[in-house]
Amino acid sequence: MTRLWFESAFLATGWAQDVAVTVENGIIAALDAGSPPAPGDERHAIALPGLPNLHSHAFQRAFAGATEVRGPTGDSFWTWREAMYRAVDRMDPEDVEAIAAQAYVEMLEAGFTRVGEFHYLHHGRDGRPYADIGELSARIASAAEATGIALTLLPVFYAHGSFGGQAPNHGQRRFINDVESFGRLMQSAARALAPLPDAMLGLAPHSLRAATSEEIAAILPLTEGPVHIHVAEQMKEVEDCLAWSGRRPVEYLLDNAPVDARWCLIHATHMTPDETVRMARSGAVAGLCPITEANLGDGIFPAPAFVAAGGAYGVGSDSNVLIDAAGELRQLEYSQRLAHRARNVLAMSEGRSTGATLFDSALRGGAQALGGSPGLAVGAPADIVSLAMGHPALEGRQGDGALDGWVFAVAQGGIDCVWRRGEKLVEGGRHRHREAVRQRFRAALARIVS
Ligand code: NGQ
Ligand code: ZN
Repeated sequence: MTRLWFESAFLATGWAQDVAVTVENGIIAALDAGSPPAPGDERHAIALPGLPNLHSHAFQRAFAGATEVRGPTGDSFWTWREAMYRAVDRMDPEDVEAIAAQAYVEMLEAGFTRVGEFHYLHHGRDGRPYADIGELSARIASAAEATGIALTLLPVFYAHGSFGGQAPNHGQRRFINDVESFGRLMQSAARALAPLPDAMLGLAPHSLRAATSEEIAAILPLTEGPVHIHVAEQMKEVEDCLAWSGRRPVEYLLDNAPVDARWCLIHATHMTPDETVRMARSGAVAGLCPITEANLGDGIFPAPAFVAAGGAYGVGSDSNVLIDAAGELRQLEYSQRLAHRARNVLAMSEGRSTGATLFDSALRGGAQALGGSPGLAVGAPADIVSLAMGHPALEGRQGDGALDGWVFAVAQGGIDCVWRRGEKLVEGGRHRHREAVRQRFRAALARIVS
């Protein structure tokens, strides 16, 4: 049993003062508000629940910041994707594990305690499955286990190069399965997750480009876990979908798949007002990845209309070009401010704090999308983040004001400690395995580049 004590804590029921947290076997066994610290309690100032990172492609951390040089033709999402495929070509299982561990350390240090790994890199460099078809899923699981982050693994079904079941291209050969081989992959992934506490298994048709609606229907029964899909991220995708089907991607998906609260639609950037309301009413979570969406030039999600229609959202670090939980929330709000030339857009109503609204929404939407627990409550894993109150932008801040300070006014060093299942993984902003993980990451990069 461990006891932690906080001057204040953002509990599932709201802010509470003088909170003692009793942890037994990783689970919050008791939450006592208004109780003075007992001798031996470890004391901290402000406790937040860890945020879920609902969308990651961990391997992409390897080339973060390395695709920012202008090429010969107009640079775009699609030229970035070519560069990404070239990087993928060079990775072996050991590299994938080392890169994922690096990304997960950075996520924990940023305040993310669960990751939804949208995992589509399955096969060897020649495109042939490994002896265990789930080899790379197991590597992701190992990286999560070594770093301590909670994992929702979303093995990705990817069969085609574009709409209408087109053949995949050479750069996609490591991603490809049919329904039968994907079934074996899911079984292997389930075995890999078995030793991980709090792990969840879902699945993810990559996009309407990569999976037909018949294939989506065929794979859905393979799990009861969450279902994620990329949709309507780029205008070219919208145009291609219209040319092929006469419908826009979100419209097509809502018409052809049983989209409900089990689903998470990643990006959903380009929607008409009608699609926006329909998606909100479906109960699916919008998986927004504001930093990556800005980096890739995707566009701006129609957040005010979606939220006004009752839509739920969470955030993900996606390409992992920058791993920053507060930064995702800030970018989400700032994109809206720039688009609407307004302030405090996602606070939605008078008197509400923008930082607290973003945080609470991402917490609940992320938990729904990843099958985790929404916040600090008895019976939930003790996944806790403490703010570094020595930071000048947090000076004297309390409650929602501390969240506004953390989201908008802290560039670095806003997080002090992070506990997963009551175990302190991050202290003074540093993960306890930071150096060892970095060494392995460095060696992997050297192999990939050479
Ligand atoms: C991915 N990533 O699967 O990694 C995608 C790009 C695609 C982002 N959209 C590839 N950020 O959508 O075809
Ligand atoms: Zn993605």
